[in-house]
Formats: sequence, C-alpha cells, structure tokens
Amino acid sequence: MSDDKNIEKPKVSARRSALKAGLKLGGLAAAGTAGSGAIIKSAVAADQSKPDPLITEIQDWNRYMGDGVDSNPYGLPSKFESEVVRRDVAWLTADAKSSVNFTPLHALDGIITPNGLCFERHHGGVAQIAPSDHRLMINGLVDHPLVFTMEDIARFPRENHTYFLECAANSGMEWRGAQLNGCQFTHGMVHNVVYTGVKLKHLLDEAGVKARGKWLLPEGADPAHMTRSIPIEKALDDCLVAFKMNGEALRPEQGYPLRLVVPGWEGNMWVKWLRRFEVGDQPWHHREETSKYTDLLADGRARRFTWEMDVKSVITNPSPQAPIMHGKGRTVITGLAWSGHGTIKRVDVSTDGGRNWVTARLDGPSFSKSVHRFYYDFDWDGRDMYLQSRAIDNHGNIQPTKNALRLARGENSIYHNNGIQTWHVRGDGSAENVEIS
Ligand SMILES: Nc1nc2c(c(=O)[nH]1)N[C@H]1C(S)=C(S)[C@@H](COP(=O)(O)O)O[C@H]1N2
Ligand SMILES: [Mo]
Repeated sequence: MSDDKNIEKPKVSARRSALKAGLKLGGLAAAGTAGSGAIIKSAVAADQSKPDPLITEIQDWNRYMGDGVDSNPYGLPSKFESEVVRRDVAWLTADAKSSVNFTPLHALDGIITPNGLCFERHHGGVAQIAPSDHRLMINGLVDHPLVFTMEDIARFPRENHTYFLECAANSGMEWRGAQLNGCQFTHGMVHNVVYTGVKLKHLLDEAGVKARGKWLLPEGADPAHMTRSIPIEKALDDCLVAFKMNGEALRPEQGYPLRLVVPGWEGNMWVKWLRRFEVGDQPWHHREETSKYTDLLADGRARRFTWEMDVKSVITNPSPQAPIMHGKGRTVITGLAWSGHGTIKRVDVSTDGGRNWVTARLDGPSFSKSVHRFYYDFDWDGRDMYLQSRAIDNHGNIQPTKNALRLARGENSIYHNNGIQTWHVRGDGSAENVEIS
C-alpha cells in the first residue's frame, strides 16, 4: 500500500472551484494508489481556479443534431483519429507491390490490432478473390487429393484463437544501431488478431497424409505464388486455416478469403490467399525472396529453420511518435510483450537504461502466442529517462540486450531481432530511439 503522506492531494482550492464548475473529483487520489507501490500524484493538469468554457458553455456538438443511423453503414473511426494509420518507409523497398507498412503501435491499447491497422507485407500486391471462385487443394503424398470450396471448409469444426503475427524482419533495420524513430517503424511488423478458422489437421486428415509425408508446402493465389516449407508436426499441431479476423471476414490485405495461421512462427509462413497444400517427404527449395528468411552469421554461415519468434517486448508509450505531453508527475508507461513459445510471465521496465528494473503490471487476457499488454504506473520526476522493457515467457526465456544478440550472431543479421529497445525520454517529454552500451 502507498504511504498516505506521500500522496499529493488535489489542492483544496482546486477542488472547490472544480465543484463550482460542476465537476466531481470523487476519489481521484485514492484511485491512483494501486500502481506498483509508487507515489502517485494528481493526474489533473488544468488550472482548476479558472472557469473552463468547455465545461461552462454549451458547445455545438451538444446543441445541434448529429448524423442519423446509416450515415456510415460500415463504421469508420472518428475523424479526429485520422493520424492513426499504417505507414510505410518509402526508402525501404523499391515499389509498393512488394513492400511493407507498419502497425501504429503507439496509438493502440489493449491487445487486439484493429483490422484496418494490421501491417501489410506482400510480395505481389493484394489479390482480389471472390470467395465463390476460391479453391483450396491438397495434393502430394496423400491418399485422396482433395479440392475444397470455402463452403466445404466452413463445415469443419470452427475454433477461435488470438495470435500475434510477426514478420521475421521486424526490427531488422536496428541490428547495426538505432535507426528508425518510432515504435511503429522499429516494431510495427506485428499484429494480434482473433482468428476464426478450422484446424489444418482436420483438412489433412480428410485427405489422409501418407506415412512418408513429412513436409507441407502451402501456396498463395497471389502473383507472388508465395510458398514455404512447414514440418508436418507443426501443421498437425496448432495451424489454422482462417477465414475471419476479429469477427469479420479477413481483409483483402490479410489474405481474403483464406489464410494460413502458424501460431508463434515467423509471419512469412502464414501464407495469404491460401490455395494449395502439397505434402512432401522433404523441405522444398524455395525461390529467392522466401529463402532470404535465413539468418546470416558473422562467419558467413546461415541459421536456417529459425521459425519460432523469440520472446520480445517494446514500450509503445512514450515513444518518439508519442511523447509525454503532461510534464512530470503521474505517468503511465505501456507496451506490448509476446513470445512464439507461449505466454508472457513477466515484463520488467527500466527508466535508467537497464541498471534498475521494476516489474510492470500485466493487464488483459494472457493467451499463448498472443501479445500481452503491460503498464507501469509511476510518478515521473521530470528527469531524462532511458526507457527499456524486458519480457520473460512461461518457459523462462528472457529477452536479450541488442549487444548480447550481436555477440551471438554478429552484425550481418536482419531477421529475428528480439533485442531490448531503448527510448531516451527528455525532460520535455520528447522521445528518441537510442542505444546505450
Ligand atoms: N500469398 C502470400 N502470403 C504471404 C506473403 C505474400 O507476399 N504472399 N507475405 C508473407 C510475409 S513475409 C508476412 S510477414 C506475412 C504478413 O502478413 P500480413 O500482411 O497480414 O501482415 O504474410 C506472409 N504471407
Ligand atoms: Mo515477412
């Protein structure tokens, strides 16, 4: 429990004038005592002694009738949220069809990524496929080669699971040093969605995988003909063939009408516009743009088959695109943590570049292979901070520092950078991507 003497109560004069203006400050100080044992000051910044026209005068939106129902048959976010969009980094890729954009992590909360904000990564643009024209074929080492329509697939038992998808190249630009100024760009190749679909196992059982069938080749119906080799154990374990995301049909960008879900494994394997599975007895030799997904080591050897996404976290607020606007005092730090191995057990936060750590508060559902939301509620003294977060998963895997990763894998890598991120927060609340050694 917090020591009551340390809680700065709202000034009596402030309380009185606020009451005059019709605002009740009921229990504000008490509400703040829950956070991590820290001293919490009043969160009310406005000068309470002056009348505020926004509270004392009737505003237009409080006076005139608004739009009726049906003005937006498929609803859109408030016009005041127009800055909250996916963004790309123009110089990263040569054109927009084989490209990537990034989830605005700094503008979101909770654990679900809204469908319209899920980052996109495609190698041949977005295929537009009518569900009635879509087919999924299973061939190769099976007893009965089969072709499914979308209706056929929906007749298998459906399941709902919340999973993150992270591109193996997420944070890849940061291997050699702090590079991009915003968590949207350093960490935004991740999204977290509730999928509705059927277990791939049901479809494979229907086709009957032969004993020699050890590998699976999913293929996309986009011009990239995206393919990847997946070991049959994973396919039969928790892979889904999904047609809904967050309750509605997949978005075209995310593979409408059908995509493969490969929980915990790198995004490249989650084939979109999924049209075929071939069952084989060994991994396939892949075309250049997919075989790139190996990690080049300092000695020139490559780490292959690094499919699982390791434990990782990032502070989303504050961050370069989301500075602290309210000055010192009561502050909420928040971020995301995830592990391709399971759930997140703990997240630690440091304000001094990793010298001291405090345990953050996890809040929201804790699903395996899903992102977790953490908060650190504390009282900022207004001094410079070097903010870091460090996640630990339920298998005891601990997120490494960037330097530890470099020691292990050298500087040539791009993929699978799960190193600890540092934001330098200055006294004015602005934040910058930095590295400290
Ligand atoms: N058919 C197809 N599937 C694909 C790709 C693609 O270009 N074509 N890109 C892959 C890569 S590299 C990633 S990281 C994820 C991105 O999924 P998203 O666009 O839903 O974020 O899809 C994967 N599946
Ligand atoms: Mo990717």
